[in-house]
Amino acid sequence: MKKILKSRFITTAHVMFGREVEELTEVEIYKTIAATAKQSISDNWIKTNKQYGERKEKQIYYFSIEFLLGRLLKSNLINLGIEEALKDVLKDFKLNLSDAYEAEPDAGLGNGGLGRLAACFIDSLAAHRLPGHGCTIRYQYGLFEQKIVGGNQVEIPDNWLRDGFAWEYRKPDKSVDVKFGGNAYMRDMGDGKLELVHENPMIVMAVPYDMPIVGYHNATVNTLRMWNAEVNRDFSDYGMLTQEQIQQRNDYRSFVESITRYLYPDDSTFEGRRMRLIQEYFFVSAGVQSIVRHYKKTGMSIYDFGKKIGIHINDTHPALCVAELMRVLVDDEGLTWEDAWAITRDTIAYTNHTIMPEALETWGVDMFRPLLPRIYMIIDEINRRHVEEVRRRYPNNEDKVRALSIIQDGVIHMARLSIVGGHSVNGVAKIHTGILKSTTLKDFYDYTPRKFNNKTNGITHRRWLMGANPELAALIDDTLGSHEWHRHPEKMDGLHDHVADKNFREQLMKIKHLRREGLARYIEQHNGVKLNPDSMFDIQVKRIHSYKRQLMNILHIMYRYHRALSEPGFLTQPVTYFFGGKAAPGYYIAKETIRLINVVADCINKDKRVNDFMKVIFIENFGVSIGELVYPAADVSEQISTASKEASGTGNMKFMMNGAITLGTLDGANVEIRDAVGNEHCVIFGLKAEEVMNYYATGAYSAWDEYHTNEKVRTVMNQLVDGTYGDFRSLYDYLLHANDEFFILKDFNAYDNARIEVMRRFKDKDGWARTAAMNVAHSGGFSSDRTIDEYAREIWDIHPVIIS
Ligand code: HBZ
Repeated sequence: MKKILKSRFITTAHVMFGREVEELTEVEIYKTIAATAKQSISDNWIKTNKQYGERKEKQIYYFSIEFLLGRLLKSNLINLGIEEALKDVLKDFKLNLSDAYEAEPDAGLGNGGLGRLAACFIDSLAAHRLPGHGCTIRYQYGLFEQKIVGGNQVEIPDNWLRDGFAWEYRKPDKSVDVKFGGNAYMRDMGDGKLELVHENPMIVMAVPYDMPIVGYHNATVNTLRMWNAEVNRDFSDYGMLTQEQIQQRNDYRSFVESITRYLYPDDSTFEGRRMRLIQEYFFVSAGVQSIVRHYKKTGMSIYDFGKKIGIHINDTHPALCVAELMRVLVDDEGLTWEDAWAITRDTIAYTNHTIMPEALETWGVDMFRPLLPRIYMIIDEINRRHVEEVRRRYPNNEDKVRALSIIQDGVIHMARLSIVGGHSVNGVAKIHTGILKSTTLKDFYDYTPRKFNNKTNGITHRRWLMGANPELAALIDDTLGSHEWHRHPEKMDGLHDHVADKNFREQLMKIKHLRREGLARYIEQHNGVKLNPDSMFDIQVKRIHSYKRQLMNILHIMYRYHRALSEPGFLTQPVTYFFGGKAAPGYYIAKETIRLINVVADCINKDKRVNDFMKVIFIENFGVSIGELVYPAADVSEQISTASKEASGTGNMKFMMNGAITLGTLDGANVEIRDAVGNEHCVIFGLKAEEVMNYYATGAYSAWDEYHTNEKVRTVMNQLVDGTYGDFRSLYDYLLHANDEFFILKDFNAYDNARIEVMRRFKDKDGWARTAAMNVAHSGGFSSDRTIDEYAREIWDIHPVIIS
């Protein structure tokens, strides 16, 4: 193996860069390794595509407007099983594989949980030899890079393609046309038949870039297809044009080139931006057309399409798949509406990721219709027939009609379109699915209860444990005496019997220490703050959002600091508090929260009186790669969202898998983490989802009263405006005058108690080691391998295909 890789490596350097290995720059070394790895991928990729076609197995396509992949070299080498051999090759040249890893830019084509989930899913699909692919947009700029300047977030464009992207293959021959605008109507052909006419549309060429998705130690290589918007084929001919025509062409070019330029950096509020709708239709139309085209090449009947193809829509951003598939089947393939509708519903399934009303997608007909005239006609017809059926089911009940209509008061509801146009709707954690059924989507649940199901999220343990924490993975290998858990993470349950083993616990604690030292080194380099690796690492990393309550966390740190200054001996347990995460650029409260964290951190970190016991760190530019450093180093995982608001969370799983204890509310997957580890091995606090929803329903909560009756709360609230940390009236007003919509003040004392409890437990070194061990041992169920198996069985009906 080593010999082959070494000779490939040398030749690749010659071919790609015309250089000896010794002369390569860092980026060139990375690219040479990637190209060497690709030689181990391509055969299997070709085979996989060929055999999927030949065997006519059902395949699924996971449509997601985001895939937050992070770096790929390491995970590809792990999956190929050549990491060790390549390390050896590089050693011969006095090169270091981990330096090469660092030279790779993150593929940051996503905001947070939703995009990362898609990335974990395609890893698990390939690992389990399942025929499943991804479909997305090839953004020229990913999520912005975050810099902290004077305590404030500054956004730097993420030009991730600058040096080229090693893993993509441009496939111009597979391009498809996507139509926008123009005039669409049905023309009577004279024989009573109607035909669609779509006049003067603007045509955008969608060019696919394919990426191989490598299965873990198997021959499966699936595909992630990323669509790029380009000007139409016969466009560049400028001869014989008038000034006006040239101007038109220039306008057209700049329009087209802007379609796939930026990822929208907002993950929590819906803004009806026209360009976003264009992006959505662009990748949906390109994806659906190319799937149908490919399907027809296999020679199977179009009437079997729904039996052989599944399209999964990750949240509602790709919901236009419903209408686009109808369009292709009816207009292009000539099927009847009824046949097309049956196929479409068989094909499509939808995952909901939020109950937050401000995040639900709706498009005004006024904007939608001129942009996508034919698609509008189709949605209108889907709705007309749907409403007819609703009226039959609920005669004389116009309230029901309103609640269930896809188009209502000039607005198109994308979640409703997704539910009506598919055969499955799932939430992403038990509690979340329960809330969908009982409140958010109750009318739809009552209408079609059998469509609803739960699929609790998961994360790929190959990246988040084996890749990020190789020492822990090695300990698990040794302890279980087997590698089986790499592909069957449920086997990690076997660790349960070793929690009682002192040696196992000691090893685990050594690894935790090692990882804390690693993170401390990184922070010293980046923040210039020296940390104590024996202190308790208490970490909250995720997008900054009011409902995630980073503000409650920092207010509580302010409270402890305040107490420490007035009560000598108050602090007894050294703790390092970490925050990390990006705020949407226009999200004022989130940005003020970042500023507060940084101001408080500065103040505390400089204060010799408390420094042996507390430090506060804001980790700049948190993302997939920094996460790989952070999760393994954590002792305490902060999962403190207002109950009912976090659909699932997936960071909670990454922490758990690496032996951190969950300090959290009964929200999202925290509930299932608690069920898995038991109450003794997590710390739960705060309002329950039902209580929160009751407060909303009755309006019985008053932040003002809480402020006046709760001294702890009053103390820190006043510090926001009395100059202790400068002026944070923004946050003060937000909490007090906007009535603290996420119950930060209400949960404050419970949070205080929970944090005291977690420190108490940390002091009991052996008890803590047991807790850490229990968390690792019971994390197998939170692997996306388990999640994907459930999707495969219960939604998609797809089966492993052994590539030979
Ligand atoms: O999806 C997250 C949920 O908040 C989280 O609880 C869950 O674990 C995760 C995976 O299911 N949702 C998102 O990350 N949402 C987005 O990133 C988003 C992006 C663009 C939007 C809306 C939401 O327009």
